Amino acid sequence: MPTHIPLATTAPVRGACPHDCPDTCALLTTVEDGVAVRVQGNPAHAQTDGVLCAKVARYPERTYHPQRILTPLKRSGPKGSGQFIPVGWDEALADIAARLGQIATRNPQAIVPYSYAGTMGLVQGESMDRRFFHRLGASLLERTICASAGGEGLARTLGAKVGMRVEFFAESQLILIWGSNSITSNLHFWRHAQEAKRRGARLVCIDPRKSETADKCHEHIALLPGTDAALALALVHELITHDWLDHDYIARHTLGWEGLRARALEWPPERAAAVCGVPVAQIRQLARDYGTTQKAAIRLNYGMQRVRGGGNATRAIACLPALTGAWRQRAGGLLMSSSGHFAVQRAALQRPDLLAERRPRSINMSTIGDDLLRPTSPGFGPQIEALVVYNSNPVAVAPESGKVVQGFAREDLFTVVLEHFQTDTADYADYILPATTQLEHWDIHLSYGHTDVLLNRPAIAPQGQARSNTQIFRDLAAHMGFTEPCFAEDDEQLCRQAYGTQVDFAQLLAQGFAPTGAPEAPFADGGFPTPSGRCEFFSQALADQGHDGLPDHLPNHEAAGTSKRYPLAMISPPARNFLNSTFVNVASLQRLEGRPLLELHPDDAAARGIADGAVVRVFNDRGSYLCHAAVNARARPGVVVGLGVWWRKLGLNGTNVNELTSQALTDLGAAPTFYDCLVQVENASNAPQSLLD
Ligand SMILES: Nc1nc2c(c(=O)[nH]1)N[C@H]1C(S)=C(S)[C@@H](COP(=O)(O)OP(=O)(O)OC[C@H]3O[C@@H](n4cnc5c(=O)[nH]c(N)nc54)[C@H](O)[C@@H]3O)O[C@H]1N2
Ligand SMILES: Nc1nc2c(c(=O)[nH]1)N[C@H]1C(S)=C(S)[C@@H](COP(=O)(O)OP(=O)(O)OC[C@H]3O[C@@H](n4cnc5c(=O)[nH]c(N)nc54)[C@H](O)[C@@H]3O)O[C@H]1N2
Ligand code: SF4
Ligand SMILES: [Mo]
Repeated sequence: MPTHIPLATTAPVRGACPHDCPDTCALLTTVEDGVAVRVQGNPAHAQTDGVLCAKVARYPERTYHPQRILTPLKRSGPKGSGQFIPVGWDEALADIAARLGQIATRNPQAIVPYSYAGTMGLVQGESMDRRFFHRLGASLLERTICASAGGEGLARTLGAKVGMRVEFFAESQLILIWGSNSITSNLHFWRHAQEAKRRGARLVCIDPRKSETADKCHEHIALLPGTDAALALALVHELITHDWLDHDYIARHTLGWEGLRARALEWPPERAAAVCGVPVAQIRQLARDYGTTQKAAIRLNYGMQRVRGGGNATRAIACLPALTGAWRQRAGGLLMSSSGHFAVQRAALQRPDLLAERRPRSINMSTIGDDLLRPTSPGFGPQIEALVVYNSNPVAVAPESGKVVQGFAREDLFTVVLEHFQTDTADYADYILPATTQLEHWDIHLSYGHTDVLLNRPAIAPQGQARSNTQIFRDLAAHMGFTEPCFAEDDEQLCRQAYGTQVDFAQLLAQGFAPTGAPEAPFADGGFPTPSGRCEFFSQALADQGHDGLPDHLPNHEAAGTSKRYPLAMISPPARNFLNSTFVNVASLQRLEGRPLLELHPDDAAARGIADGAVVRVFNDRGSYLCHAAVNARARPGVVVGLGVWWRKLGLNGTNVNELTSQALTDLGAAPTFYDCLVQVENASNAPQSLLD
């Protein structure tokens, strides 16, 4: 008799990483006896290449986390106390439907959905939920919190969120990694950049912080936050004075050359060097490299657009490949986002027709702090009476948390949070509803870093009483008496609707991914999806809205060196082992990140008597945040780095870095300005011991 009987094993289940990351990896989940024991990268998917980041390789740890919410919970203590009791689904749904119904009879626009990219899935992120709120007539949400400044800048220049195919960076001879810490946030692009490096390409990183990526590039240009447009215009200046221009490409495929030329001639490298805080020789050298390399590629990422002039800076940078004709090569051009290559059938998924004649107001998710505190007024409309939050953790991630918390703490606000965990936001809920994870539901995905569609099949049964977002909105629709047939469609039907006939669904079912057929060199012969069909240096659409039609450098709202009280510019880019505020509560990943910290340059630390590891108070007029100092040369002088969006409740004084950020918006796209934030830092080693344990 064998003593060890092997478990019956089935083929791994094909899925997709749901996280807000450009890589959208193809997953293989190994299931034994109904338990997901391992999540791996699918080696058959070229972009994933069998490799996952450290975070998602830990997916089972997150899925089976002892603190997963597994039943509906109802608030049992004061708002924000985090005290809840379990209740049945029927009771929770009936009560929520009744509360929303009462508000809707007065004015459905007093109800606001709040969601972002906790899952990027088109089904769990933007289908049944949208149908529900459209049918209800709730306020619309402007989903601006991440990419809308850069997205708008790109759309007004190239015409859409389209660009180079990521795999061809491997063939480039020069790669500018601009506003991106690729090793942290775009690992599968970094693979291609490494390949190019092995083949002799030069890598330049443009980032105020000496990131892990900057460490591995040939050159690091540590400009001050929010000065990218000045740098780009100086590059154009040099391209002009040295005639490193593709005149034929400019004449045939661009609009507004004379205007851009005049604008750029106002930006000699000396002027830009002073604004950017970098040596003039570095700018000249960069221009020479860019102007004299044929296969020159730019990986632009959203890190550079979280400042007042983020939209204009994106525009200025997006002009560069058209000036040198780099677009002629498949290994030349620019990639910020590839999501415009996907023909998502959004009207079918979201059914805006359910609004009928109604035209609800829009709430900008980035100013939720102020908006929750606004009374009813003619300009604003009705006071917000109810919030339904899913796929997002606004109390941790939205700017100026002091205001956000004050808003969420309103006793008269009715808040429902669909979540996996009791996040900072869930603490303020009236009801928390347990949601499924990616291992437990169907979904279908686009990518903003490559050009393949991915399908996600459920690998395991929903944990506890968890229900998918779609199921929760179906159930709520039923309780509200919405009888339209679209509320009866199941998740597999929704997956099929997402691309209609644009993608081969049979191929998706069989292998888990399918190409979109995005072109290899999208603008080799022009054909930009702009109104003029050209790369628009000048945008009439922007001019018509009262903007400057040409890109310009717009100084930060809170520019470095403009305040004596707050002399340090703070940026707060992503932590490698978290994804925004997701994974912060996964013990193994938390151990890797250590603790909330602020990176300071040794000179700035010395001037304040701050030693490495000391507790510091970071503050401005908006708030005060305690964390530990990391004194090192990743921060440049004058710039401090509050790495990662930790959960507030894990912070020394119950705050995180967004206690300091402002609700001021960007030039284009009405996006937040997380990296446009002045602060002062002081030694707080004498803070009460209770805070330091
Ligand atoms: N591990 C991990 N991966 C992530 C995320 C995460 O939190 N963790 N977040 C995901 C999300 S939501 C997004 S939107 C994407 C992209 O997220 P991004 O915000 O683009 O993230 P990063 O790639 O870290 O790029 C930010 C880089 O820009 C730099 N930076 C800050 N200010 C400026 C500036 O003014 N100019 C320039 N040139 N650089 C600046 C920062 O120092 C940082 O190194 O990443 C996703 N991937
Ligand atoms: N200071 C500072 N602030 C920032 C940033 C920064 O760089 N600095 N980055 C900004 C950026 S780029 C972004 S994109 C935003 C991100 O902000 P959010 O989109 O709010 O992202 P997360 O913090 O990851 O929170 C997502 C939540 O969704 C939940 N979730 C995941 N999947 C599901 C699901 O299927 N159903 C339900 N119901 N819930 C689910 C997760 O458990 C998690 O708590 O933060 C922004 N905030
Ligand atoms: S977070 Fe990004 S790198 Fe990590 S598995 Fe998901 S898509 Fe891949
Ligand atoms: Mo983002």
